[in-house]
Amino acid sequence: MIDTEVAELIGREEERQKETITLIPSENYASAAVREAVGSVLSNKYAEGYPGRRYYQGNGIIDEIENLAIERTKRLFGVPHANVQPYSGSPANAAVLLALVGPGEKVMGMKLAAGGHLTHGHSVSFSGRFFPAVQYDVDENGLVDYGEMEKMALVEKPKLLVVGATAYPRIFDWQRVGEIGNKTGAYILADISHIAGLVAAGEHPSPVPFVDVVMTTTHKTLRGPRGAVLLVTEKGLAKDADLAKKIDKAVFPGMQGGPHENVVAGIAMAMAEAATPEFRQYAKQVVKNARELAAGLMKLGYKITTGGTDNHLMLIDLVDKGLTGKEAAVALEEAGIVTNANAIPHDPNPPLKPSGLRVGTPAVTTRGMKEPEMKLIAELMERALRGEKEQVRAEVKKLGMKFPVPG
Ligand code: DSN
Repeated sequence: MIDTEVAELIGREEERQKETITLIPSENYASAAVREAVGSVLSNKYAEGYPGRRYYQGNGIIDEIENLAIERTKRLFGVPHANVQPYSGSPANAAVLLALVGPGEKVMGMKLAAGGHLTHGHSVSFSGRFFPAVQYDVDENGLVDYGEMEKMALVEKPKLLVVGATAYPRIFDWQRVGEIGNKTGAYILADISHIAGLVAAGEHPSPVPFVDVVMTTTHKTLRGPRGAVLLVTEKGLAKDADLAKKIDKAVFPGMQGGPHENVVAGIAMAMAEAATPEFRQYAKQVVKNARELAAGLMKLGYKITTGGTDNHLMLIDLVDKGLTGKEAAVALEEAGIVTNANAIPHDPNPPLKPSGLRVGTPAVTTRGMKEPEMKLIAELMERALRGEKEQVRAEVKKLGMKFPVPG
């Protein structure tokens, strides 16, 4: 059967991606090789269990694929154990909670409005509904206050402390986080979904020496397929010799059924790509581009929370512009610049009408854009927000043609 309806929709989405500029910091362009793996015959196979211990026959080749993904992931991040089966970040975090936090035991994570994630203990998520959760904030400058984090952890005694973010523009002090873990006895989970590509390339410090478990999605700065991995560190194994077994058991059969081995193959490829000098160069440029874009926006009168960025993203505070984040995001989309509205730390507006815009450089950097284009994008954003949408849209399309989407 030829499904022209779906084919036409995919074609239109392909055009949209080509003709617009993606500044959503959690989005990127996976290579053609990764996409080929995800669309391959591997999608036909059930493989519940782990390599060498499957519940279905016919998994000899699948075992080789999953072992390759595991070995490449361990090598890239320097860990003794990796689980490559989580379907994505939220189920991976759910598996860590299932593995390490018993009924009635506490979880502690960063507030969503401060840049944390729903699965770090927010009241609307399973992590805050089924576990007693406490949430730490950022200080008046939008920075993580490790002193406050330590105080809260000593009082609340969480079983699991989650450190990581979806909207935090600065470097995490993993050594300090590790000290808090040592003092309080909490297991530490580092959620590096946003920064994993930077960590792999040495552009952000690695949490591996200081925490027990690391979770990352594989499709953001890491530029792989949509999926996630869970890493168990030497420190984690020294704290709890059964930690790797607990994590594996929580992923399967605790949380999931059959792993998506097509995605696992894509993860194997992405881990190999991320180990290349080209990728290290890419990650370096992502950070340079973010700094340039933040500087360009500040020069045009935009307030950036924390006064800039150390990583791939920034938060624009629109309070003094008289615009909500959503209004700005819609205006920018009409001009071909795709972003997302986001809360800013201590946002005066409610979560459905946040005052910020979250902007990042992983996708435009994959397209080959560098500092001059960042300066241009800041100017295009400013013009679009002033109402010059049609003209900006045409210029964005031209820029997109000069820097084509790869693959
Ligand atoms: N959706 C992811 C992000 O955009 O950061 C978080 O789940």
